[in-house]
Amino acid sequence: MDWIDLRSDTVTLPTPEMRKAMANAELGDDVFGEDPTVNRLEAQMAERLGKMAGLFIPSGTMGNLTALLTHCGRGDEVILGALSHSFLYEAGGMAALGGIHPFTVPNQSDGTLLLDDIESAIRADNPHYPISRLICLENTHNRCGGVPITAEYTREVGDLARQYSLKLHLDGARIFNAAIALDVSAAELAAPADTIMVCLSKALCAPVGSVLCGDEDFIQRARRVRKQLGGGMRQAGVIAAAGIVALENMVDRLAEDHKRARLLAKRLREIPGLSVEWEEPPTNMVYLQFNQDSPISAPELVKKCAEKGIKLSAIGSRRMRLVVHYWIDDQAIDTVVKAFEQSLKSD
Ligand code: TLP
Repeated sequence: MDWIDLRSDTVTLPTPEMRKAMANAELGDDVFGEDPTVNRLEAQMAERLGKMAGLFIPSGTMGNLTALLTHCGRGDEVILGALSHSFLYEAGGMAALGGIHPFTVPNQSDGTLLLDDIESAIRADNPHYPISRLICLENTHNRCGGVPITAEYTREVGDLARQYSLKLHLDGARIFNAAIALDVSAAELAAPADTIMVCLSKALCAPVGSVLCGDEDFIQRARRVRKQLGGGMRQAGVIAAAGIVALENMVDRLAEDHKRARLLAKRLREIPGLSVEWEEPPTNMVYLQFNQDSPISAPELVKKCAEKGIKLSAIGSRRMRLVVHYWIDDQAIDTVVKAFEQSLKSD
């Protein structure tokens, strides 16, 4: 590769094997339910996540939105983390398109929500209040360092949800990263949730696509919502074929990304002016802080590295997220560390 891009694992290009599978995919009209490749991907993903059915959706954002619109009616409330992707980065779709009211509770540094906070957010039956309908968790938690959320914790939240007759949705955009990091199956992590959305287009390298999984009745209703959102695709097997390769061949290798993220963090920690946020990055994300004594700011480093062919993105002036993925090898890590060392020299 002649580029190094650590802005996200969404930048991953499809692998040669994916391109081949796409070219040879058996196709049909998926709005009629007749695309065999889409049907295969949906069934395989549902089975892998221990759910009854799956629905192929163009993006993670649309996957979460479809789930929320299927679970909640207008004026219903969803309880979710103040740092969750659905709250921060999905353009307020739940409110704009579904009239869904978000009740945010603080994320702890490990991505979890305190059970007490969730319980206090659940509304009593009183006409002054919206109706609490849904709890959302995110695994791995993007803004909290890419941390995996354990099955035990998810079970506790699931029990709480059931106690109050609420549903639990999991934004599992990177659920396979969590499963690999925790050495459990993705199905175990998903078991306490009624529904889960997982992305194929992030570290798994597929060009497009997410799958929403749940029980048959939910998926049937979600199919109508996806249509309302304009997400009913026709010969979508062209892209689902890459998703099947992603699911079958790209999951186990995520361990390599996690190992390289730890290596990157270890080497960056040695550079004066920088602090790495986690002792050991738990999955494929490295979050950095630029200390007060750092000779340059995060956006300045982005500019300097761009001149060397390295793409980075800053979060404000003193924070940065680096995401390791399939197209980042040991050589790339070395090049990035050297570029950082040069750019952060204080003379
Ligand atoms: N996250 C992207 C950006 O939107 C921030 C990234 O670079 O990490 N859930 C989670 C936890 C995500 O991290 C993302 C994408 C999504 C949902 C949305 O997926 P897409 O981009 O397919 O709509």
